[in-house]
Amino acid sequence: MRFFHESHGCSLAVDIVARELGISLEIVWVDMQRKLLPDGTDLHEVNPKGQVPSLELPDGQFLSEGLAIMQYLVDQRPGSDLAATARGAEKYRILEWMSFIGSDLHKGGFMPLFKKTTPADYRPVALRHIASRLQWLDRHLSGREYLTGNRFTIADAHCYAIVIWTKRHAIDVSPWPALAAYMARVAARPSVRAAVEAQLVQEALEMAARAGAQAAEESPHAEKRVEVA
Ligand SMILES: N[C@@H](CCC(=O)N[C@@H](CS)C(=O)NCC(=O)O)C(=O)O
Repeated sequence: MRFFHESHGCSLAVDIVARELGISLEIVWVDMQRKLLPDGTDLHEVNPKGQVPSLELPDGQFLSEGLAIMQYLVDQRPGSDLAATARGAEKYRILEWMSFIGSDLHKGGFMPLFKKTTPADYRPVALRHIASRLQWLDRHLSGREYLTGNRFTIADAHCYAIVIWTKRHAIDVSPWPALAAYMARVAARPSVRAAVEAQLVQEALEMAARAGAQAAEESPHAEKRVEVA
């Protein structure tokens, strides 16, 4: 199955879950600045929202939304304990976390920090919002290994993929020791190490390609581009 991924996107959670389950996905790295696939196809063709993650299902349909994709992957492995399959409190706790992480932490918290259009005076507001959520996570994680207890679930993959952005925005997590320990615990999982490594390799390739393109542009021998009105 083709999986549409970004070098530092929330789609990391899907890659972690696939690796946890031993499901091999064909990763297609998306150029998110231009919203293009490597073959030039518009991202909107595989996700009308123009976002990652997206997964091409065996019948040719495309499934978007991290939560839905992660649950789909778990359902391909009956008996897996990455998500609660039976009715019961844990299932709803996992959903409760996934909703909080996707809305409060991702969209309400980190997203404004990524947008070039966010006014400078909104950054401290977003940082305060993130800090209050991280503080809350820290309190919850105190005395727990994972979000819903002592078992790693799709909620932890999701949480890790978003909280890791603290590094990108130089947010120090040391004031929240239970959260810092949790992030280290999750980072040590082989699935997470492999998924993060794949992202770092891709990010390095993209940086090298951008540097190459810029050098070619600045070269005195570069052809002068004709401005088209
Ligand atoms: N609700 C979606 C959000 C996906 C999302 O926002 N993905 C980001 C990358 S982390 C994206 O594609 N952003 C580009 C955009 O929204 O234009 C989910 O949870 O999967």
